[in-house]
Amino acid sequence: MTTSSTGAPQRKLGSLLVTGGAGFIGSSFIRYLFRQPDFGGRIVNYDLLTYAGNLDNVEGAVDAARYKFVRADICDFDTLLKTCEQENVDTIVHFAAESHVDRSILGPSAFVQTNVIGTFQVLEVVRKLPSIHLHHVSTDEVFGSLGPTGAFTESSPYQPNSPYSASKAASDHLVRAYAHTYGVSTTHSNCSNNYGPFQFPEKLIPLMVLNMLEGRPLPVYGDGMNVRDWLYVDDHAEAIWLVLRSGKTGESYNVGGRAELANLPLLERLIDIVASETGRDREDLRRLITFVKDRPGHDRRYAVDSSKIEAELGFRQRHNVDTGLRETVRWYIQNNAWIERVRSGAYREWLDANYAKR
Ligand code: NAD
Ligand code: TDX
Repeated sequence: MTTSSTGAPQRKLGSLLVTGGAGFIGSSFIRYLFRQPDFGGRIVNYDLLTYAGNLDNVEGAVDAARYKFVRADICDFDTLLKTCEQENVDTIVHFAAESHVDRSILGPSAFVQTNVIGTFQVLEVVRKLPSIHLHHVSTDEVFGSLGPTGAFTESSPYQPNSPYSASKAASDHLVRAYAHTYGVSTTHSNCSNNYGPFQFPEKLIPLMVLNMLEGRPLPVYGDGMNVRDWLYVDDHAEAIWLVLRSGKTGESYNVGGRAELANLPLLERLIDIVASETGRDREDLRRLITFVKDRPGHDRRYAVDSSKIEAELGFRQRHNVDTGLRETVRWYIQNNAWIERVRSGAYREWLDANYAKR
């Protein structure tokens, strides 16, 4: 750690290895960093390029002289270790994961492999190279489901309900244990639902926008009143940057959007935006809403108390949900080539097969 002009201690961030940097949030983080005038370091993007990884997400946004891509698995200890040694990595920012709850319900094995074993291998590398600082990116879902009031804090009990959230909870526990037992240098963050450009269209917001544009049904699980706390993805990138630079070693930080919305009212907002951006008829779009069988074990409500990162590191969301959703819808309208590339018919068949109309 060195000291900044404001007196806050800051980490040396010369050579970063970003796992999952071709995914939705990891790529936002890489684009964000290359926009920061005070970031002069190098980035190694270490990503297996699963169905969710796409190098188009960072195309044109990196400084080629300070960037390298390595296609490899976080579960592959030898390659990860060698890459860290060769690139003199001083910091790992760990995004790589299987991230979609519905997929975890149908096939939990990949989630245990990548999220638990993969994080274990990342930690083993850091144990072997203890000068590396690890920032672990996690989710609010590890805390389970809330009633109508309250919000998750850093000390909320872990109560994961899906194979996805259980695998992320296991990875959080391993990070904590390695810090406690081996003295590995870590920070970690638990963030609420992200939205924005480049999100794979299996997640609620891009799925709904694309289905509207194509006149397809808008599948609402259960009664549509499950609540999520929405954060624009670039704000998450900024929060991670703040924690990386000045977060206390060994600490966790919750990051939320202060934007709780139930799914149906969110869908109504998206319908309004798509109607105004495309000239489509609002009522025609509303008729596409289709209530389908609920997600098994569907968490009712998430809300995140971000007061720690706000008070300690000065975090503030820069995007409110109105402008953020409009920017996101516009991006999906304007980026058809990206959509075609990331999409395969397989997901739609899977959705139809597993979420029958009620
Ligand atoms: P994503 O599914 O869009 O991207 C995951 C990336 O990881 C992809 O590029 C994929 O190719 C890569 N990857 C998967 N398995 C890998 C492996 N074995 N080795 C190397 N790379 C691998 O996910 P995302 O939405 O960008 O989420 C990133 C992280 O943030 C995850 O850890 C997730 O749990 C967490 N998170 C996500 C959200 C959200 O709303 N999406 C919210 C909070 C936290
Ligand atoms: O077709 C759908 N219909 C529907 O009603 C889909 C895909 C989702 N939903 C509902 C389920 C949730 O209540 O919308 C809400 C959001 O669903 P997802 O986009 O799948 O997100 P969620 O399950 O909340 O998890 C997300 O936030 C936390 C990310 O996928 C995780 O990676 C992150 O950790």
